[in-house]
Amino acid sequence: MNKEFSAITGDDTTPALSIIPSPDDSPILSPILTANPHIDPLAAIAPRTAFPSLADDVLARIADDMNRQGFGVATDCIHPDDLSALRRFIEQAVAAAGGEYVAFTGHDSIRGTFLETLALSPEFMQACRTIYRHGTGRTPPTVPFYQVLRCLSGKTGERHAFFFHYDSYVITALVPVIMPTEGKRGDLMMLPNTRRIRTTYFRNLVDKILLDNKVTQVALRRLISWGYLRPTRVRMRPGNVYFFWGYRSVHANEPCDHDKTRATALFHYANPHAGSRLRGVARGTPAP
Ligand SMILES: O=C(O)CCC(=O)C(=O)O
Ligand SMILES: [Fe+2]
Repeated sequence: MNKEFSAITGDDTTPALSIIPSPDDSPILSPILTANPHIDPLAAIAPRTAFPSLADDVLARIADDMNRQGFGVATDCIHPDDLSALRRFIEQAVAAAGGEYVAFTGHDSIRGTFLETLALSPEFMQACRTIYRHGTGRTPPTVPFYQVLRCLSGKTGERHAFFFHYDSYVITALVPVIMPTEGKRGDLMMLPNTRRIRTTYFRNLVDKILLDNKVTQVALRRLISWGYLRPTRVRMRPGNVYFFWGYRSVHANEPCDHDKTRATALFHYANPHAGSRLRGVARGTPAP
């Protein structure tokens, strides 16, 4: 067990990519790497991970920001090459949809893309678990992400904007992939931390019914456009990852211009009502 790793992450599992140098198996280093004292030669030759291993104090700061201002940012965590590959996948999908809205739900739909790699990244999962622990004081559950890739484009993109909702999962990690930089950019808007984690699914359902209806949706839009409600507006930059308490925060995205594409990948973590019998009945899949 790598002691340094467990000290940083508070975890007791072995990191997926550990390099154990041994005298017989020492990697061959180029003269540039061995001569430059600023480059850790082992780190320089290690395969690139999908997400960096963030220190506990960095993750605690992100959780603090989520409590205080509604969102926390892990800056420059997604490599430009991974973003480029994903952009190509999205551009093809949007073109195949005639330039209109397209969404991919669940991990099967994005298999083989960087989004699958990120969802399976121990470093990324560890970041969400640590944020969860800092934010809730509870033990993070061992569950996979619920993934969605949303690509807003064309006229139909508009229908998927300004829909205020609570997510079903405690943490929402949002990876912006394509964000317009001018005109209507499709910023994320949120009223942060407007509810607690409900103890019952029924109470959660009541919140959702009160929010997911035409009267409330129109009222929220009007109150915002008249300036009575001032939501936190998050202008997102590809490369960064944005974390917020999706379950606890009313949020929606603004529309973007019809001739642009706006693509975001969402990683939802930890459904507090996963074992609820009522939830199972409501969804037609009774809990075991
Ligand atoms: O795409 C976005 O900015 C947010 C989407 C969202 O909140 C969701 O899919 O739950
Ligand atoms: Fe959401």
